[in-house]
Amino acid sequence: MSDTRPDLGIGMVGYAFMGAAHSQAWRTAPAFFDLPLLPRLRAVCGRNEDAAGEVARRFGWESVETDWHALLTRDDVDVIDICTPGNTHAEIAIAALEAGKHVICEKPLANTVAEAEAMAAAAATAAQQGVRSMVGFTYRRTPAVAFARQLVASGRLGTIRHVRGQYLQDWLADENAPLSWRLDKSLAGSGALGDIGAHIIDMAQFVTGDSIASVNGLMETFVQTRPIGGDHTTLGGHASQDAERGPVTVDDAAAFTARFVGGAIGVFEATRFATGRKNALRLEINGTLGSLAFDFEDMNVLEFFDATEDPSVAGFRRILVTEASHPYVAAWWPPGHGLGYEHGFTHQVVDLVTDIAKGADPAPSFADGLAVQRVLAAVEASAASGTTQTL
Ligand code: SOE
Repeated sequence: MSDTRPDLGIGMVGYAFMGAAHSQAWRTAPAFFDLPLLPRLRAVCGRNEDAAGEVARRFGWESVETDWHALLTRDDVDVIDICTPGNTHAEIAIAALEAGKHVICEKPLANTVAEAEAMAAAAATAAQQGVRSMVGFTYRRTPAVAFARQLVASGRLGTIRHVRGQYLQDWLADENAPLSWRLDKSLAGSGALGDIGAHIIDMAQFVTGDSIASVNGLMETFVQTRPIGGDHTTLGGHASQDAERGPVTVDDAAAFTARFVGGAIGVFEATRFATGRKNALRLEINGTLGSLAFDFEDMNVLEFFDATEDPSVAGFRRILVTEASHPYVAAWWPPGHGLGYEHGFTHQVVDLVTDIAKGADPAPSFADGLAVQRVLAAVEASAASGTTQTL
């Protein structure tokens, strides 16, 4: 039976870890959600034609391009999906928007505030012509996180006093884990701070509905040189300690305190040296009427404390966020069956396609990405100067 929905041609730039996560999302979303437009995987773009060709074969991309500029002149491509290191985001996104292509761009939006400002300006101009853009903070589309935002917005926590955000990984705890693009400032912009700290900043602002007003930060690079020659696209690994070593030019870990516009105080850390923690993206919020706590390593659960309950029976309860009434869940499985890391990417596709079809500006927007970029830059400036930085 032929599909009568209008096509939405996708051109994806980059094809490694994020390329795989995005490819599965473009393929899966129309199967589980009634999308108003039908994503068509028109082209995957990468400088290595053979590698891109293998991704095209595995995920069903219709063609391969080796120069992203070619995607901008293809009439069968409506959306540019940017899955490349941060140093390329601004050039590709601005050119795509100016060519009238919708853009989804991986996080962080850019490597500098200046780049992010230029991207946000281009997105605002393009939006006036009906061209849409989104930045890929997918964790806000984990059902438990989206539900947490609903609880805060409904007033169930009362006035927010504390925001505690952590993103703990350990793939660099081995000093002989090799260099990769994520450890090169010219490509990644920063290390743990921008790569994973960006997620906790966006999540904290998304769930609270508040914004960070000032920060005091510190950053550290524990291991200054690493073996050259690891797989450029995977996380971690182990190389011979006798291998030639090259410089690490980004932070291994960052920690900062924050004041929110609404009066809450925040404590944040992002590290790739939390031995034993693999992808522990955690958020705890304490309010006058209750608290919530989330840990991505237990991603189908949201812990909730209701301070209005009888103290004799009060306590943190583990809410299994798998009911049809919870965000996104109705499209998937019966209660208790759970979702995974990849579902955030699928939900991202659902919301982007839906917004494109109805002519709405998607969230998180490039302006939201710029707001995160400003916090990242403020933390770096505070760490360098030892002073409080106001946004
Ligand atoms: C590496 O830290 C990484 O792949 C991040 O780049 C992603 O944004 C995060 O979702 C998982 O970890």
